[in-house]
Amino acid sequence: MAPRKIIIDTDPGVDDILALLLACAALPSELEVLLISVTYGNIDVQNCLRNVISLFAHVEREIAWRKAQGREPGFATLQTCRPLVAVGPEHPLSDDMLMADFFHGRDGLGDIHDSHPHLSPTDTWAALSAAAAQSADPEQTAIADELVKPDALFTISQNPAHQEILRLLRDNEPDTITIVAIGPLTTLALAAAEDTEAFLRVKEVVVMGGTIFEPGNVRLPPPPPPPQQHHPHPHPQQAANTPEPRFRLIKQPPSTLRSSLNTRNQITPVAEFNTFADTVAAARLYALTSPDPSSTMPPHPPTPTDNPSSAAHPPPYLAPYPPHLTRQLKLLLCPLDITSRHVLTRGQYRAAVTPLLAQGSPLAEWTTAFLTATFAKVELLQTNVSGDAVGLALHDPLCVWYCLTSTPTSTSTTTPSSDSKWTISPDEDIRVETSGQWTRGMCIVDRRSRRRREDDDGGEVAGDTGGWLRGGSGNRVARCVGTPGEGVFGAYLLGRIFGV
Ligand SMILES: [Ca+2]
Repeated sequence: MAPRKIIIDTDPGVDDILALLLACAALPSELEVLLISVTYGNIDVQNCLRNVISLFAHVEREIAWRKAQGREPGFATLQTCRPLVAVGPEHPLSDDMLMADFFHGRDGLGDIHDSHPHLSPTDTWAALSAAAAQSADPEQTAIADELVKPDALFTISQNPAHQEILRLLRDNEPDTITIVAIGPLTTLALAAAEDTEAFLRVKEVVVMGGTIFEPGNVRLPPPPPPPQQHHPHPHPQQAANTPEPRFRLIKQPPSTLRSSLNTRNQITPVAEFNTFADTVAAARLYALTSPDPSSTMPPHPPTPTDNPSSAAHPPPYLAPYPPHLTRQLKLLLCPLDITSRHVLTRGQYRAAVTPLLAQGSPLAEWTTAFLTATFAKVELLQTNVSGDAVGLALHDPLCVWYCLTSTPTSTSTTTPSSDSKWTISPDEDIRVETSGQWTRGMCIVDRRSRRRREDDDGGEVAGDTGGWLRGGSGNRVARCVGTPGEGVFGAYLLGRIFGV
């Protein structure tokens, strides 16, 4: 069977790295990784990019080590197809929305493009390369080497990630490429806005994001280091100088306004991080699953009243989609409800990797360096679990597992055939809150169990301006509700990545 062609849009990230390793460990008959598009997320895009290059450097060393040991080298799909690596956005679309709901019609929106000094992909690669070359850190030296190597396991793309995605979708037959989205959805929203019809050629978008019935996972970032001097009663003037929170949702030039926007909504108990990080991107993408995308699109910023001609309004990436699209987006959501039930325990990891460490596996050494700290952090955050029982949730890898083991279908349906052991709940009207005071990023579903109204049916109508009960409106998201097994994935992941 032909391999499933995939694009991975990622913000690496510990569980992103495990997801990427799982994809790269596939057989050529299973997956062809066309593109790794790198976005900002919990960390900035530069650091995410560095992590991807570092991954390839370690995989390369691992392959050499396995060959020298007389073992199967693994990572077979990389031997037949070199993935592109492209640079994506540095900040969310929602930046504009947050600005908009404060300014509300005042100017300030027209300057958005100038106030986001974007490095071009070429500049970003050059900056990464220069920083790595000047560092004395061996990890950085490896990255510098990797970037100039003609036989590297990846190819650098000089195109912005969203344009590279569109190019691949145009160059391939419709319904042949699956996009695996395991970071904020900004890149995909940019692609969908730039050429909606080309974007809709995608076979399926598999999204790690959202949470429907489970609590959210947006945590307060670690506190900033303590100040040099102790000020028990800070002067109001000093409050403006308080270090900004880690989620830099607004990257306008420093100001009191930026500070207050960034302080707002640092956490909410009801959102999942990827959705929270760019609610507008998520809402715009989900809207493409609707028979009527306008019914669930987020509002766009108001036109500035004092200078209406200062810029295109709304900016192209926040504009409505063209009317009369030829098809609806096939989007499979893997929310926290399903992903958090799949874990890798410290005990499992230790048992599988300790012998490899002793034998000198470069990959085992690398993953242990960051997983040791991650397991310790998980242990700190949880009650009632310790030692080898501590489990790291495999949110992002689960989406790659789906691509590896669900039976690809020849038709354009999102529902895999029944023998694949994946259970999908089709056509759910899941919407994303983009502007709530306490609920930004929450997934909203209608749990009222009221009768939906078909076009000529007289169900509940009055006041249903959101179209929750109307047949032709709302989203049609497929949701993953069952996998081949909650208890088997950790061992499967280790087996595939480490060949054990
Ligand atoms: Ca991620």
